[in-house]
Amino acid sequence: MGLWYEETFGDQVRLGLRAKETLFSGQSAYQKVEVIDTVGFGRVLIIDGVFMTSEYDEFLYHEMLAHPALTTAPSIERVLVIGGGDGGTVREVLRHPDVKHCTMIEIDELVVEVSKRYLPGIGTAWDDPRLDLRFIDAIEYVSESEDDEFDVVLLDGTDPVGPGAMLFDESFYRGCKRMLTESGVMALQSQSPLLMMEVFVETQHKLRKLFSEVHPYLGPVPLYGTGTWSWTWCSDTGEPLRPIQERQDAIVAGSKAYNADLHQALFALPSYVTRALKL
Ligand code: SPD
Repeated sequence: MGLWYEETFGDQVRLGLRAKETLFSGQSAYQKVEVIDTVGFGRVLIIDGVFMTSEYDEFLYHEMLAHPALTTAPSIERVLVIGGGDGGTVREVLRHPDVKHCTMIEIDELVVEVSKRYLPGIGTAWDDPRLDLRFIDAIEYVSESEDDEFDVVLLDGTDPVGPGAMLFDESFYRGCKRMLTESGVMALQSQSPLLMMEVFVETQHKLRKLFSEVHPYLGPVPLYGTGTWSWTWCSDTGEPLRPIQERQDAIVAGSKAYNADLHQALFALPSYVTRALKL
């Protein structure tokens, strides 16, 4: 039978991966960090028992978090990534030639160290000179930051438990908005509209209080075992369905999933979601 590693969602559902071996297991000041090698998903990063990313399907998550915002924001010179210690999100950000500077804020140095060592195919942009990686609590960073500092803010947090829970607070979103330029765009992972409908809907309501344009979009991330995952595009100006073609052209050939048609399709919502959001 071999060894199975299982993630349990809310004591209701379990997703199991057949593991070949544990490559790393350690405890930081914040959380338990593990990397296992699996038969079906390749190497998988796990934090506090929750599957974070896998070699097999990470592109489905990271490309969707980064490119809808980065192809639609009027300017993308200065980008902030909060979380994302595996490096997949900053890798996608830095594929855009128009990005001049990318600040990445990660609370847990161990996640980055372990990802560099065991997941080198995911974090391929650590040495990019445009990257400014800082190990600091996002709440502290946001509260001390200047206004209007970034063109794009991307939130690559965990589930709303443990140290990542505060990244779902309205006050935190307000702080992120303050750091955005007037025409800036924020995008965030916003959980599953199926298994985590309550958090998904609450998140949309919090964002709608702050931004005039709030557009959830959906796609599959098999590792999260919930069928459909969501991200949300937010801004006070513009809208997500008008990508800048030169920006798309610059990244589509090197993307595994993202392309111009998919960009449009991502924002088509099924009725159970529009009804839940009263759209
Ligand atoms: N259910 C797990 C959700 C995790 C979302 N963030 C993943 C980080 C990948 N960079």
